[in-house]
Amino acid sequence: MKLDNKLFLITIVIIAVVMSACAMTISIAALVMNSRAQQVEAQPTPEDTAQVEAQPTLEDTAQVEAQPTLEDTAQVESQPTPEDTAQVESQPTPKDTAQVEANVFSDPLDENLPAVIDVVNFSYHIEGEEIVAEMFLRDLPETMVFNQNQVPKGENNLEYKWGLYIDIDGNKDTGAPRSCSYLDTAIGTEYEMDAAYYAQRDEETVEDKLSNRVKCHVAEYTGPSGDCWGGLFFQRAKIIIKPDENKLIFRHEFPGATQNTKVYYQTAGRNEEYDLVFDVMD
Ligand SMILES: [Ca+2]
Ligand SMILES: [Ca+2]
Repeated sequence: MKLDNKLFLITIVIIAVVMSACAMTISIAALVMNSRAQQVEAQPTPEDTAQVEAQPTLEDTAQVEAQPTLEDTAQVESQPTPEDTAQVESQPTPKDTAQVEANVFSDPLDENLPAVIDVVNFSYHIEGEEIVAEMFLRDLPETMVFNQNQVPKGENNLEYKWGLYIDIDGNKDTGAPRSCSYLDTAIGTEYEMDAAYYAQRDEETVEDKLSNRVKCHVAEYTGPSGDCWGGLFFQRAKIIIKPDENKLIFRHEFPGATQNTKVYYQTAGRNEEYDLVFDVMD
């Protein structure tokens, strides 16, 4: 019995040791697996998530914000430019097509005229009751000669004139009934607008800017009384002088102006024989 009891005890101890060893192994394995699982779950989470979510986001954001911006900027700068140019060139064209095409006139060069009064192109359009007219001349230098010695002093001392005659109702039977200017340009017109200079009796010949010398006015034909233009009243007016473009711009509101209004031009100056010479719309 003692031997059996000892064997039995030894066997139980061995079994207990083995079982505890197994339990430890299992728990160690469980710990290892658990730690691995934590590693598997933890490591990818911060790193991969950050990479997947953050880096592409930054990259995409940069791409979305930067590249398209550049492209859009390029588009904004390039595409609208031709579009705007087309608009700038086309919009006024359709807008003014009926007016501008009907109201643009080219005038032949005339070497017998002083270049400053030789009209080469004329156009006008009407905005509300405002008439805007552009007169292009063969040459319009920064300075011109005034009080030319040969210009006769006296009543008829007109030296330069750039004028418009306005048939406000488009009816030649109303307005000035006869030539109220040097030529027939004024017949049927209700207004004139001009910039003119009359040679001064007491002044020497002088070279000066046109803007310093010219006087602008608008006159209305008010009736047949007096000597043709005797029934006029005058208003101050402004004419824009652009020597760099050889251009004069007339801009003024005329009561009653409509799309039926007709505008005619007439310029005057002195030729080499010092005779008064004109350029008029045909
Ligand atoms: Ca001409
Ligand atoms: Ca008229």
